Amino acid sequence: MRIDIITVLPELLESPLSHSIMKRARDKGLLEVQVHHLRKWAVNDYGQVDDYQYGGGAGMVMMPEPLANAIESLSQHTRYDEVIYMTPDGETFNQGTANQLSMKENLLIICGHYKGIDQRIRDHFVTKEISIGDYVLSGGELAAAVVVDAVGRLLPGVLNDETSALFDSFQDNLLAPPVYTRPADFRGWKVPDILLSGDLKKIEEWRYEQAVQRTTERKPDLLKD
Ligand code: 6GU
Repeated sequence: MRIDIITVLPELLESPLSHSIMKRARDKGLLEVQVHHLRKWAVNDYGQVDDYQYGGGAGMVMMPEPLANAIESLSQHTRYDEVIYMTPDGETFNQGTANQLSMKENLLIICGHYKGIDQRIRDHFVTKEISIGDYVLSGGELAAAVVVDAVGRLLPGVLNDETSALFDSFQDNLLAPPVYTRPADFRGWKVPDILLSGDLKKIEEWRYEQAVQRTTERKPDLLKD
């Protein structure tokens, strides 16, 4: 999969996408992420990409021209399955969206800043608008990193048996059960006996019960679907 990201703050995206599982995905050639600085398509030598909003009011708006030029220029080399705009008024991101996006070939992600981007870009270029939750971030970059991570780890070959996505929380609409490692007794706090029993069938049943109980207590909405 290839993901291109347009941003005015490329530095914010570098670290989150260069370590751990994202690093492995990229090193293995399973995920190609290219971050593009919007200033490259600025309207003048000052690097201007934003301007005051029509109608007045505080806060700058990202201009249509640099964004349109960036999108069209990148689209000459790549046919995008989705042009995604990261915005708090988009549809809320969840595991289902991550699963769907992981089946695409090429994604273009636009990170907004300031008051957002000119509406005409949303009307004429953007095919999907994503929010990562009901709170406001200073820009779309951290949200884009969240989306790329959630999608990238689902690509075939990125995870191995040990990190398999099959047993993730949410993947079967259940939260993951509690997990324990050594020692079996830490400060008198004991690991549940069943996990030490070696009875794989019983352990599987216990984990499933725990997952259902956790989901019922913490995210009952998941059980409705
Ligand atoms: Cl995608 N962008 C911004 N700026 N804030 C957010 C968000 C996105 N999702 C939640 N809050």
